[in-house]
Amino acid sequence: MGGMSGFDLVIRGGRVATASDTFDCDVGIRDGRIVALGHDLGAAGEVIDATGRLVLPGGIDSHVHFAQPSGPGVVMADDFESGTRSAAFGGNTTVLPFCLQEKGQSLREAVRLYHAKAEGRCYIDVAFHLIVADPTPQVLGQELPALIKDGYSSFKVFMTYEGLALSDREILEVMAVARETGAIVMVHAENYDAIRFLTDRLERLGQTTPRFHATSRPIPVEREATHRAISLAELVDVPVVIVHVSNREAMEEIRRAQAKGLKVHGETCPQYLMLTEADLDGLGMEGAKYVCSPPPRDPASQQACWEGLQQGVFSLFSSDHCPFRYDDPEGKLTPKGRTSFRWVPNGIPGVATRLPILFSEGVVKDRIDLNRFVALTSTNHAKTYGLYPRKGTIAIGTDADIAIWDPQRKVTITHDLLHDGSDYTPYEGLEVTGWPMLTMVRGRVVMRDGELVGTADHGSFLARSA
Ligand code: DUC
Ligand code: ZN
Ligand code: ZN
Repeated sequence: MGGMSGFDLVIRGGRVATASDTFDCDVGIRDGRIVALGHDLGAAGEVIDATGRLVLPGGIDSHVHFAQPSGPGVVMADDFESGTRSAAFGGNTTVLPFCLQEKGQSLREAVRLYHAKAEGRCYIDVAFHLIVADPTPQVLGQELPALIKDGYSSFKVFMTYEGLALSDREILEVMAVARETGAIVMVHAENYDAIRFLTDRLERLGQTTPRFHATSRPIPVEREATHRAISLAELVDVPVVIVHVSNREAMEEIRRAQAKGLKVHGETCPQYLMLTEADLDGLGMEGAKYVCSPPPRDPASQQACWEGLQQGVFSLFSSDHCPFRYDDPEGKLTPKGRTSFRWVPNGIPGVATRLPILFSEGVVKDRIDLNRFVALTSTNHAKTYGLYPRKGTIAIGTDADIAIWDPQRKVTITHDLLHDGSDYTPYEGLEVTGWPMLTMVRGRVVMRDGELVGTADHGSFLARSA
């Protein structure tokens, strides 16, 4: 195409922003990589006019769930094809879904299975975190160390959920392996016994509508587990990410640990900025559409999450996209034919709405600047999980993973814009300013002007360094 001196593609006339700088320049791309930043770059196979647009590193969403078994009779609404497609519509170029080990299963076998699910079905690039649900001596001594060497350098442990919750001893064992091998541990921090106690009591009182989901896992449940997770990590001196933080008290635990010099990262998500427990209160089961864990809280908690993003306590803003259909026997409306909140699958869709929500509510409303937006949605994810500098910035030599935004475009969010496998969005009717118009992965356009133009064989698996 471009020949020795030319480019395959030039993005012309846009305003480029990274986590640290904003500047007007053209971007020259060859063989899927950025090879020039400058003006009057010369001959190109194709020119994309980005006048009046922002040229940003593609979003990296380091917390999504695709095609994950979620209990008998429940089916996740997105597989790798629909999940990565929706991600591309939302301005993302890399996602990090989870590979879930089931009890009794080897971790190796789980990894093989998820690769089979993803193979040839990804529009954008993918790397996996490992969920360790069964830390047997074989898993701890053999499989984890080998998998870390193969590029799976992060794993998630759960402090709650039947079939997933690990004891403190087991969490320490997993953390010790991470410490030895240079991996990072993500923790779902909620106190399992407290949730079971509160849930049983609510059911005895007949308090089973979706709004009691929030009552069953109140702030102390999350704060205590956050404190405990940080303490366990401190004992073995391992870096941890406290994922999906929903409130001030948990945020302050993280802030305190960071001030002490501990390697603790914080993540929050759009639902903790935009939703409250009042959303769980709809007619009939309508509130099930907003059931996720930790639950959305109150306006003061939303404010705390903003402060966490502004002050750097939270370095990661992820979707926790965990989609179930609403009006579907395999979804949220009548889980297992029952209606208690106990059976509603936990999780909401959000991979396509994460970036427009933070752009509009954060950048346009002047809560954060554009560079922090890029850091929170792309650069920090790449740095935390071993993908930087190949991913997460716009610089010479990096993959040409780029999202071109119209910063002024006003959009009313409706489910049909998102192209996921769910049948609703928690943000139906939300008005945002700023929208991703084009998504490019390694120099190839995947989404343009609301049309899918990529193919599901383009996304590739990313092995990561520890
Ligand atoms: N935790 C997650 O990380 N995602 C969805 C549900 C949950 O509890
Ligand atoms: Zn979780
Ligand atoms: Zn999650």
